[in-house]
Amino acid sequence: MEKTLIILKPDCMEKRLVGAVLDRFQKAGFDLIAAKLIRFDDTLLKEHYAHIATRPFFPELAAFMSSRPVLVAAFQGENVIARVRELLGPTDSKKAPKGTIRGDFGTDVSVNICHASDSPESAAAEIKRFFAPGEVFA
Ligand code: IDP
Ligand code: MG
Repeated sequence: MEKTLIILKPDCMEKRLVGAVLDRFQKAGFDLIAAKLIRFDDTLLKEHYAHIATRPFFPELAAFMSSRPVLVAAFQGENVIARVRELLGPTDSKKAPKGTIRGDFGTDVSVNICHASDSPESAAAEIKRFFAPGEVFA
């Protein structure tokens, strides 16, 4: 069964929207198989955001993502990687339609409530990055 990794970002934590966002994934029929709070440090940031580490906005993103503890979780289900990204909406919250998580709760292109894996390869690498095998109840 397909798995994906999500991160409830600092804006989601600060706005106390953890339950609201997890509820959308659960109502879509996906099973929670791992969850914990972590705080990003420099090593984890550079690894998780390697694909954008040279972009000019990276320092701002790094400061935002490490500003408070975040909830990392894994969900499992049919087509969960694509479906969770559909539920999130596009990266830029201002362009995200109402009814999507980012459209309803996000602020802008950076402060956008939730991360989700974008492919089976990244999902596998991201779940391994944040969870020991014994912490994933698949
Ligand atoms: P995604 O989260 O929709 O997959 P990515 O391109 O993987 O988008 O970018 C990762 C994160 O980096 C975004 O969720 C957002 O927080 C931040 N980000 C992406 N593009 C920009 C930008 O142009 N300015 C500021 N932050 C950005
Ligand atoms: Mg991405």
